[in-house]
Amino acid sequence: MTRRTPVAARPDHALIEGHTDNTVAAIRSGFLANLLFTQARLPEHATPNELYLALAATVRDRLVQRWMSTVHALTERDVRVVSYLSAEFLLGPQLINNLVALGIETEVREALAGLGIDFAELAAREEEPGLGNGGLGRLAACYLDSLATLEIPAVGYGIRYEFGIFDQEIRDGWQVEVTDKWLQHGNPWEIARPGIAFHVGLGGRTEPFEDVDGHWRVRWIPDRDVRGVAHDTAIAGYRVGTCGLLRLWKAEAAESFDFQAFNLGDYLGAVDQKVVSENISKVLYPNDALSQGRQLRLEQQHFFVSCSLQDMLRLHLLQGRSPDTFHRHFAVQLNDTHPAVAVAELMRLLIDEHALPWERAWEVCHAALAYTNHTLLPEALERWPVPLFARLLPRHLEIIYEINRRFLDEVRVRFPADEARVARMSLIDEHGERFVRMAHLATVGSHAVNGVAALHSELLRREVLCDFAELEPDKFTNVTNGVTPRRFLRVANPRLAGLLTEAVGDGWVRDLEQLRGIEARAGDEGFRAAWREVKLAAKRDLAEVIRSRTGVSVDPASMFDVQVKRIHEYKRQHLNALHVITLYNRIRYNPAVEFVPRTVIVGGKAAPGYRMAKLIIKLINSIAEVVNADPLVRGRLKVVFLPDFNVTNAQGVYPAADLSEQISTAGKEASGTGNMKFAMNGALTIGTLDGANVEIRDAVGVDNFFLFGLTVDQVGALRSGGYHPRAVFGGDAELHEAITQLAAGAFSRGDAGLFRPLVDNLLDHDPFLVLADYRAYIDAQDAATRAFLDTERWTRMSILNTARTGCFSSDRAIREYAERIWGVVPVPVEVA
Ligand code: 26Q
Repeated sequence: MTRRTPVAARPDHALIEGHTDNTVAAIRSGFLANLLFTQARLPEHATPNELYLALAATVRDRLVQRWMSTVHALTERDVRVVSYLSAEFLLGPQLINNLVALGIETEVREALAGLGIDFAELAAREEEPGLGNGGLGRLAACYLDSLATLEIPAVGYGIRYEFGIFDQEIRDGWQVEVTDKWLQHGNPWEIARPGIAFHVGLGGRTEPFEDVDGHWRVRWIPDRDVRGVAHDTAIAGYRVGTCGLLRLWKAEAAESFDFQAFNLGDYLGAVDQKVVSENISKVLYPNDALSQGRQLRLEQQHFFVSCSLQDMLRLHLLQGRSPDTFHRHFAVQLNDTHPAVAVAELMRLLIDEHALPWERAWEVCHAALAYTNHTLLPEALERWPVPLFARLLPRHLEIIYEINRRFLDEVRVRFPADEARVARMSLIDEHGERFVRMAHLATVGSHAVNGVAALHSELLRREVLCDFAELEPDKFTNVTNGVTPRRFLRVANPRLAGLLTEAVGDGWVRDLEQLRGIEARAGDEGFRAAWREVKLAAKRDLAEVIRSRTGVSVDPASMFDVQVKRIHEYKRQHLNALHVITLYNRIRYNPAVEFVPRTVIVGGKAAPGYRMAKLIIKLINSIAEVVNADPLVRGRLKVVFLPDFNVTNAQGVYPAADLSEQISTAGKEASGTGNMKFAMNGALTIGTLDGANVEIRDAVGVDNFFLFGLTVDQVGALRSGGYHPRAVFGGDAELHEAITQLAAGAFSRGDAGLFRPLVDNLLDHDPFLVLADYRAYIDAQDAATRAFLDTERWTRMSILNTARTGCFSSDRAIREYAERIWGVVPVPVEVA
């Protein structure tokens, strides 16, 4: 990527002489000043939360300075800015990450120690912003980190949910959801901007009219009006002057409506209206693989998309530019279809509000937008019932119809007399009840469409969007996901980071390919011993977390076999459970067997309405209860369900894993990103040829990966040939026994009914081919066990995993987006 020369920072950005210096003294006085002037506290009277808020404010001061310099650099030049539209940003804790980015961790610890304050205690006060479900939201956060670090001008746009993803508690083995009140003690990282707010219409009707120039135009007369207020969070790049921006919209009632009702004497009605408006940004929908046609969800999508596009247009016009050059200054990325209504909203803004002709508006829209698909699961593809759409967004529906009319005319020209194809490609699904197909809208409205791993992109082209790929093959591309090594190595695993830096210098933090340099050290006995020390220390830390959170004590010398991710049948946590039962049975039948000690750790949240996923959580906990208490096992096998898997907890898990479970049914996991985080931290993968596992295996070497299971093509063949899970069940003694035990209540205190739905589903349908892959999985697990016995060999494999996963840095992914999709270049920023 070409890099421009830095714009000199305006000296007046050092607003207060020395205020944001990074010396211990400046940090200490900034901290005391913030404590005094923002918390009105003297150190001796402050609560830990007040101390935390003052510390965060001190760090934020330094971010703001960089942010002002970044804004200055951008206004000085004519640059294209990335707008990353995402309904989710799963940031995780900010404090430590920002200290590492700024390079002031030591100074901050020292400044606090000088005041008798323990840094770790303050850091533990932080509530993580859980504004996402899982992979997709976390990916957005990793991309913001890389954009800032690569000095690419970017804004993340989303929703400031008052309640993020629920906290998970486990009671009697069942998941219980607890509201995530992440804002209750204040959010020191955000800056509310009441001055940056936009009106968003909902409902009502449209009306044609002739404008002053005699053109026929359309007017939308909404019957609801909500205001979106910007809340900004600075995203620090790692050791650079650039600071990115995350702008989240909070919904508020538009005043005019309050007053209208008030004037009519309906004071309570006015308050009602306020409550209804504020509901829009109230809560994150906790489903991650099921699209339900809920009105509020569509309102959320339209709300944040409209605010974001209006904000971009405002900035664009502020620079004295014309609306028809919008696309030259903004590259707008749609993170899945959740913001796909942007296609219609940008058209509406350009045509209705800025009077562009349709054709010009379409060119602008198409050149500005690009779409990333994250799923092939049919039940996760977003569709909105046409009547709902018509009621909520009547003008947008008209625009979608017009886009569709013009698009299908083109299809008919390219493929004459092929009405079946036209029906397949239509933006409107007309088989029975009518739906707007959001993936089709996003595809037609964008200049680029990408999948998130090589296999997934291929399947997109081959299956889900095959007609579109046939029409416009060049529109389709792949950008394999990546994860940020700052958070998932440097911050999460400081010991390993230290060892890596000792070995190859610290350049790897911004250039992960440099980890290749440790490949040569895999043959070095001393290095391997140091490597094992680091892993063991992380396992001790996690063992302590497990003990304090679940009461289970685990042996840090045992193999830590970990599966952490959202709970879903396609991810097959129940396959993992069947393996555990199998191991347990082997011990029971032969208690004297030489058994390689294992700790099986599972974590993840289930969507609150997803009964089978919740039953799988209960299953893991039930197996844990039996296995952990059985004296015959003698502690050689332990099972742990780690509650409340979130970013904070994840940072303790990846460094401690020996074995990474990536066992989805081939063709179902778009990419996976946890798989990358584990491998980077030196865990070996047991996995199927699904998502990015394929590329991880290629990168680390086939000998350093435990492969099993049917391929996508074999899955297809098995299904079309007629799959009979009961036959598999009958033909495998260990499988037969495990499932029979489950059905008989062996893990549910004799209650044969408890796991019945799961057992019946596996035996009668098994939609995710758990039984079909069982034997291959067990064999791969046995191979992993043998490999683990050979400590030196395992360590070598572990080192090679870390050494060879440089390409899974989100920096690589962002460079690909920048060059191939966005056409953006870095703009270096000098700090004032
Ligand atoms: C849609 C409509 C209504 C309500 C909720 C939703 C919804 C919300 C979140 C649908 C899907 C999601 C999240 C999907 C997700 O996280 N997908 C994952 O994306 C990762 C990043 O690309 C991939 O690595 C994973 O493979 C993919 O499952």
